Amino acid sequence: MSTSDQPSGDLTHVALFPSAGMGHLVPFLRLAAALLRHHCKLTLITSHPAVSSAESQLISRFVSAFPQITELKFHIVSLDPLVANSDDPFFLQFEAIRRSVHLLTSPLSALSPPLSALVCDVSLISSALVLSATLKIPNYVLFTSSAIMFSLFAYYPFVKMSDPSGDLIHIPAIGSIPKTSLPPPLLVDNSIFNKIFTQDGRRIKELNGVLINAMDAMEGDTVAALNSGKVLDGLPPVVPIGPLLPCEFENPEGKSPIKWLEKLPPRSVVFASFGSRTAASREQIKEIGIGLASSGYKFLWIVKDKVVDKEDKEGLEEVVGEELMEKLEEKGMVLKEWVNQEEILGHRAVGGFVSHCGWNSVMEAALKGVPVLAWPQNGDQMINAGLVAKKGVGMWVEKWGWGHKCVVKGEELGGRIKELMESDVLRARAAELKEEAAKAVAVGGSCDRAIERLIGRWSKGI
Ligand code: UDP
Ligand code: G50
Repeated sequence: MSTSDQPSGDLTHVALFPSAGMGHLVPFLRLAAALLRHHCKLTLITSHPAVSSAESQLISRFVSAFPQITELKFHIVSLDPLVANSDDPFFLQFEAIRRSVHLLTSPLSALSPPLSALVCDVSLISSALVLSATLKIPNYVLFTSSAIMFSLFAYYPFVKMSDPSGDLIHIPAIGSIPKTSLPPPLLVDNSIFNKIFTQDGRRIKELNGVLINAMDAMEGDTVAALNSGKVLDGLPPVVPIGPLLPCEFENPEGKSPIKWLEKLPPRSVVFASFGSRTAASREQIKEIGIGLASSGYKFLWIVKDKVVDKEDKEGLEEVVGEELMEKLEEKGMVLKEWVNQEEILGHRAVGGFVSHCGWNSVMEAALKGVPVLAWPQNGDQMINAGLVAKKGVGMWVEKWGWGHKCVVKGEELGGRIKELMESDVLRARAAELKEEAAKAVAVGGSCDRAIERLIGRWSKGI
């Protein structure tokens, strides 16, 4: 049988190659689960050592849940932070993995049945293209942020930042992005992120396709523009596969706040959490506590004191302060650990989400119909926050600026939480989006169809 005659399904063997950080790993594993539901054969490339314990633990839960997958463990060559010009452990890992990719040629060539396609992280494009060319297989990217962020990634190499004509970046057929919303590490000359983003952005056209955790109800127009050739000529197909569904294996061990939520009335709790890699300053932590306590609502707050979980060792009392902790315990629940965010967002007691707007969090809020108070902290989060506000599923207080640079006062935060929780307009719009998301993920819906089409392409070697 020639490759083009292969039916989709069992014979299609795909390698998934995530990079560092839960925000990148989580969508890869959700994609993996979707591909397994469609009977794909999978090899998951895992980089060792991982940056965070959350990543190692999630991979081990995933591999136990799906023993049919092959885990290809890959030991990366470590990198000197001085050489790499960064102190962000996740960016250092991006670069270390990129520099180690050649070590994968031999183990990937030895796989049986041979690979039909490689799906790599967006931060690995240049290195992965060498790999896929050697293996003579198509190279796809799973873009782990929004479609609007992807349009920026694709168009950025053609932007003249020194252009004095204004404060906006105009992306043809998409619209404008304020320069103040660009990811801060992109504006640091010679930073790892700047180098990867600009180098790899130029090579998007060499990819066979780009998968995005996007859905029509939120970004249908942006995806259509990207596929029309009007943003840039010659882009590969952009395939919206979202919302990616959270899975059972993601459930962490440990204290679950669900029992506490069970006792509370519908939409009476605000959930505040800022993703896997945002540490707040002690000053901001104190103000968040004051804000939550003064909001008039019950709250579930996840505190993070260090960027990398392995270093986050101090107890809640030390980080939040004993006195404030006592006050908070009367009104809400405060945790300093990994929680099952999708389960929390899906609980009927939760009526609002104070979020940094990491893209996975935005999509999870959309899936569960929870309105968002957007408080971008870093990276692509302002661009995502802009979309949340534009779509009417949340509010973004632009004057707060970047969370990692400015401190927001508790009183101000408390007032905005009240506004969020009391907005019928936001709640109604979030409920509409939830319905659209449910249609997309239903059996035979747009997600299923997109995955089937992809497997069909891969089985033909395209
Ligand atoms: N997450 C979780 N529990 C936590 C913190 C985060 O389940 O305690 C999940 C969250 O649901 C999301 C991912 O981790 O799927 C974080 O990705 P996101 O893009 O939202 O933000 P990042 O962590 O990359 O800043
Ligand atoms: C992580 C981060 C900042 C940031 C992003 C992160 C993104 C996502 C898109 O993922 O913007 C992205 C595009 C190109 C690339 C890596 C990631 O090389 O801390 O902005």
